[in-house]
Amino acid sequence: MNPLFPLDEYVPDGEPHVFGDRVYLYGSHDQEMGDRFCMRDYTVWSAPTGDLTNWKNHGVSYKKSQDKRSKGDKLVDYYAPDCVKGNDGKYYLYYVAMGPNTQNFGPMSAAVSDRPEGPFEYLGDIRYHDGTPVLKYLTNDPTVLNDNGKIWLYYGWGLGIDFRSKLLSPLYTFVESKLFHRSIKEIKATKPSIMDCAVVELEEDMLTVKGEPKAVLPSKTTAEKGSGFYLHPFYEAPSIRKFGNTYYLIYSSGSNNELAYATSKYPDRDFTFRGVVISNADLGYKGNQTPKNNAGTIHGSVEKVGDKYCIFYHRCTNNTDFSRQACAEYITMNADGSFEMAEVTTQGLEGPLKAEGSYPAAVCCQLYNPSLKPVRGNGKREKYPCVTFDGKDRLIFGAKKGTHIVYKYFSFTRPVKLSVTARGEGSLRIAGAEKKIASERWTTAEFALSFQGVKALELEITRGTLELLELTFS
Ligand code: FUB
Repeated sequence: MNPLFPLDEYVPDGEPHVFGDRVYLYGSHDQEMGDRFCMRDYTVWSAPTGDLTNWKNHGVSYKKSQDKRSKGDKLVDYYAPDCVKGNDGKYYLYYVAMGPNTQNFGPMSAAVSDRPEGPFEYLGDIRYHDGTPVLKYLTNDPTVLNDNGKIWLYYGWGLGIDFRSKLLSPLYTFVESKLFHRSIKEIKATKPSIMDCAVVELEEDMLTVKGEPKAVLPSKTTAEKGSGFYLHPFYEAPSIRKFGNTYYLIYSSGSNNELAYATSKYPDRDFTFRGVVISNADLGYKGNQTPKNNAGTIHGSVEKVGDKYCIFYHRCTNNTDFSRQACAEYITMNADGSFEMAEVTTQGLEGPLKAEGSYPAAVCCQLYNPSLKPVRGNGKREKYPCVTFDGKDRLIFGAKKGTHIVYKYFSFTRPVKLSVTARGEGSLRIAGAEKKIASERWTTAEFALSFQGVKALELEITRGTLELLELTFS
C-alpha cells in the first residue's frame, strides 16, 4: 500500500523498470525532514512482478562519495536518476550531481553495474566526441530508453512561466546565464529555449552523444498559447517509455504537482500533448479543484508489469519538499493508447485494504484543511496538517479544526469497531459520529462503523487540534 516502503524511508523521483522477473524502483533518496533535496546515497528497491506488495530493499546502490565531484566531506547530492539495460547486458544509471564542486545543472553522469540493483561504479560524464561535457539545455533529470539497440537520452528543466515578453527577454537571458552558468551566446543559440526538454542519441559507450541535443517538449515560454502544452508545459522530471510502437514522454508540468504526458511515433520529434496521469494533490482528478494534499514536486513514470500498467510517483510529507515518499497506483490505458488519470489512494498496488487489524494513521491518501493555506519549509510543519515523526512514531501532526484525513479504500464485510489512537484537545468525526479527545498522551476514540463493501474512510477534525497515530479495526 502507499507509501510503498516503510514510513521512515523517503524515495522520491521513482523510475520503475522491469528487468527479468522483478520490477526495480530507481529513485533519489531524501533524508527525513532534510534541509535540501536528495541528501542520501542512492538505494534500489524491487519486487517480484507477480507480487507488487512484496518490496525488498537492496541497500546502498551508489554512494555520494563515488562521484568524482565529491571531495572529502564535501559530498554531492544525486538528483533524480534513471536506469537502462545497455546492449552489452550491463545496467547504466544516469544522474546529475548537485551541490559542492558542481555548477547548477552541470554535466550529467552515468554509473554502471552488472546487476540491476547495483552496486554501481562511476563511468563518466555525458560528452561530445571531443570530450567536452554536454551542457546544452538544462542538464537535469536524465531518462534513458534502449529502443531496440538505439539509446535515447532525454533531460531538462524549465519554469512554468512565460518568458516571451520582448521587453523582458534580454533580462531573462541574463538571469539564465548567471543562474545556470551558460554564456549568453550559448543561450541564444539553444532553440527554442534552454528551458525545453531535450533529446539526444548516445553512442554504444553510453556516454558520448551522437549529435547535438534538440528540443522535444516545450516549456511555458515556447508552448503555443492555448495549446495543451501551454496549460501543462514541461517543467522537469521527463521519463521516457515505449508501449507498442508509441513513445510516451511523461513529465512534471509547470503546476508542480502533476505528471502529464505526450506521445509520438518517433523518439525525437512530433510529441503531442495527451493529458495528465496523476496529481499528488488529486488536482484535476474527476474535475477536482481543491488540493487534497500539501502538494509539491512530483516525478515518476508508468511501467507495464504483467498485463497491468502502474504509475509510480511520490507524495510530499513533513510540509517540506525534501521528505518525499514513493507511492504507486494502477492506471488504465484506453484502446486509443491514452491513459485515464489515476487517483491517489492508500491501497496503491494492493487493492482494497481489509478493514481488519491496525494501520498507521500516516498512510492517509488525503490530508487537507480547506480553511488553511499550505505552508512549506522546515520549521513550518505546525502551520498545516502533515505526516511527520516524533521520535520513533510516524504520525499525523497539526490536524486543526476543518482538517480532512482520508483513506481509500477499505473493504468492509461486516460491522466493525474502529479505534483511533490520537492525542491533543479536539473532536473527531467519522461517519456522522463525533468523539471528544482531551489527552496529552495517546488515547483511543471508538467508532462503530456499519459500512458494507469497498468504501473510503474519512475522518474530520471538528474542533481543536489533534495528532493521530493509528487506526485499529476489530
Ligand atoms: O529530487 C530532486 C528534484 O526534485 C528532481 O530532480 C526533480 O525532478 C524534483 O523531483
